[in-house]
Amino acid sequence: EKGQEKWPRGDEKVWKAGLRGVHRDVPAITKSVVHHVQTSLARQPYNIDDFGAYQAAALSVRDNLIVNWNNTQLHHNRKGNKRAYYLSLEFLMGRTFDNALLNLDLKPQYDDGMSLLGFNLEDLIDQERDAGLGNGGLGRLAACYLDSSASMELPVWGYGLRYQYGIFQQLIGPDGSQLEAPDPWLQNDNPWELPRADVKYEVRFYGHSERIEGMKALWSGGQEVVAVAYDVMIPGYDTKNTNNLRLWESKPKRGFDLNSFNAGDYERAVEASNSAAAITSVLYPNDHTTFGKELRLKQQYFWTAASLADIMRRFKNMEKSILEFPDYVSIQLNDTHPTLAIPELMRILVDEEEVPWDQAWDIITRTFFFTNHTVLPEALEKWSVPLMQHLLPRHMQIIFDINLIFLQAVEKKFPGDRDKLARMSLIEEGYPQQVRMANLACIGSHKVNGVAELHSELVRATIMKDFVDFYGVSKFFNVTNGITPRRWLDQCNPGLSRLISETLKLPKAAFLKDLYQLEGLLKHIDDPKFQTMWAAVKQTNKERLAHYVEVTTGHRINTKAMFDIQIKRIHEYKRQTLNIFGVIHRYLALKAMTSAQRKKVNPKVVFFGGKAAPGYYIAKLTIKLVVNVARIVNADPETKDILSLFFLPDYSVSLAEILIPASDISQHISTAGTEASGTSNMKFCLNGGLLLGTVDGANIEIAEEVGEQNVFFFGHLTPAVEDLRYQHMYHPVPLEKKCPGLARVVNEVAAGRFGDGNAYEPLLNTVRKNDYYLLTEDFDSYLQALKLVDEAYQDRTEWIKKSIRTTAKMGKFSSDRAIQDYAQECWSCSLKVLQDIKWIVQI
Ligand code: B1H
Repeated sequence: EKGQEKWPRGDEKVWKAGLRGVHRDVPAITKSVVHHVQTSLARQPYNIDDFGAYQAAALSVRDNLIVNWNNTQLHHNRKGNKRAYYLSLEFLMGRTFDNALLNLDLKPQYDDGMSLLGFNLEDLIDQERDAGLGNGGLGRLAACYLDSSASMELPVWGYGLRYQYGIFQQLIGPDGSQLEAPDPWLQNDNPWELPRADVKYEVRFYGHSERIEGMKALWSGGQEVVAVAYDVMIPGYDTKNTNNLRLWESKPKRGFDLNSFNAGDYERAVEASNSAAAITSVLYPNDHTTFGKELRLKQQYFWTAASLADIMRRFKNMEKSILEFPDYVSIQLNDTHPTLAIPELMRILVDEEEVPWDQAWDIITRTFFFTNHTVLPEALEKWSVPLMQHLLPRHMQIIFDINLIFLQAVEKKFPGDRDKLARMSLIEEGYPQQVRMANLACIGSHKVNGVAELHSELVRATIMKDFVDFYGVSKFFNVTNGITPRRWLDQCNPGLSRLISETLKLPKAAFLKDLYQLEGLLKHIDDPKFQTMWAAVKQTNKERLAHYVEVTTGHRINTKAMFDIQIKRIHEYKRQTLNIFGVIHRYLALKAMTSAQRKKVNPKVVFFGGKAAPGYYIAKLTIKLVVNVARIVNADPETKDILSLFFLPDYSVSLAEILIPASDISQHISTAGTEASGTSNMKFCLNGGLLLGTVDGANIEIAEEVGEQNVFFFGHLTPAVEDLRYQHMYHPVPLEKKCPGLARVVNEVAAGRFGDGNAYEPLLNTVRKNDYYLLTEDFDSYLQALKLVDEAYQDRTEWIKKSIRTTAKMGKFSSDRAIQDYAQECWSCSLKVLQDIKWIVQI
């Protein structure tokens, strides 16, 4: 292309001879692994253990990723393509090695190569620590979206933080309670990241802001820290396209502006300077609640400021007018956590680029897109005005200015509606005043979306209602979440992937890139041979899980039993309590039977997994109850062959990859209207597990796809919830009267059947008192649904057919579809369409 850099210096032929491509053959692979053992690791071939071999193999795979990564970036730079950026405080990546091998289509070669060197590839894969840079669904969604963007060759980058410590490791103490240990995941070098010492930006905190002229201001003083980039390469599947996830690390910057300091600020700056590194030290482990901690707000600003500086630098390299910014840049805000990017871009445009305020605001509202992930009131982010004023004085000013202009427009449209004005204001009145981040994210964005049909509807009808009235409904849309079939089918369930490929007579890539192809399985649903093979794959996966449990807990599991799984963060709205109360109910019923009666009952194994936020008392009590019920139930000779129960500690992406393919049934039983989408529901169904759930989140769309007769639904619907809560508040009925079945269970727990009853009082009171999550309303229909599940499982052929149909109808839930929705609805709405990017690498 014209006008390109005159690289290389020196002799082009010599350069070219040194360039390497991707190593695809076994001899080249073993050579590169040995090379890394010798040089990168500085170790001898005879003293390499599994971990060393994993590191060397990972470095050799990384070399391949780097080649593709470089070519991809060069390509997009040369073409001047528009880019989209996914800003997320969480990327729950899990392991990388296996996924990279799969996406690069190098697994067989590495398998052969490593075995020539005396190692078993699967053992090496097990050496890797999860990258646990997220809490749950929101973080894992971001990871799935990166995989899909790369696989569809879209120039999408992720921006996040490189936490020194990811989500804590969960241990279970002697009394059954959760204990937390730090997760030093970077302890042994991380081969999957590239430190970019040359990519760094200074980020300011505190100081003061002085108006200069008009809307312009000068922000100076305070504390400056440095953000350094680490790049994580994100390979697409079946393409050389390799995208980037850029994670920022904070470093202290020596010295600060003494002139503009008073003595008090000086003290603070010294302290703050020492603590600069603390900014990216740890992921906040609270799912759905923010506690107004200053360090969290610092994380948010540090990350958005570094990311925007980086985006701006890349844009400026294109030498376009600043007014064209939205034609080359789209920014997706993953929840309200990155909302400060809006006032930060305003600050850059107005204070540094000298763009007039109105034009700057126009750029903003064509650049940003906002995804909401929850309507739970306690999760709506608010920051105290005094804190923000102190930490980010210029941004607070900008927010007040945005608010003033915005409220004038509201007043003009709805004259005299003071309540509306108060509700829509970016500032909530009170002591102290609070900044409402969702309102800011909404007015600063071109579009706002929810993550499943019902959720998006609730967003429009509740938290964003006034904004729908103001902007019109077309600003608000839905993108139902999705999951990547590479990790959540092929990688975690290779047996099923192989069977599907053989049955459809298609290469794996055909359905892994177009998940709707799974519908082809329906043609074979009545074929007894296929049914048998389908069931055999499930059985193998159940045995793999049983093996894991035996190795980690010493318990042997009956793999012929029905496997019933609930894995997710522990939260009252997700109602793990409903599940454990159901288990207790079953146990009591079994105890009341004669042994002849018990023999007729289908055996069942119930699995729980999930972490509780360390400060979430009720969630931690729930874990304690599950663990202690398990101890009693599993030790009871009368029942242990027909009912057993496991709480698997330290739930993670890797553990999910073992659990999900092994489920017969999984539970997604949130109070209607509370779970925005859920994504593990999709993962279970993709792997042929059936779904037991409430009419909530993406469960609804799953049922629409597979047919309601193939899911087990129960419980009240969303519109009833508000009324029921009102009744509970103002016309409470005692538990014994409201729901005798549940009362019996609660009384047994209180009486100490599963250890000290008093310890559980606060948990039991959540149902005895106002029962906000409506367990008493749904318990009977839940038991009814469990009964239907038992009955359905008796007819094994019918069950297998349901299972096949469920998998076959999961096409919609590929994250490729979801990313395509975002690309169409958001990122390509200006002229440079992201999608016509098909590219070929030179090497
Ligand atoms: C979801 C969160 C979340 N919604 C605040 N909201 C957080 C909010 O650290 N924080 O402050 C962390 C996480 N996470 C989940 O998002 C929803 O509950 C799921 O239903 C949904 O599937 C998932 C992805 O959209």
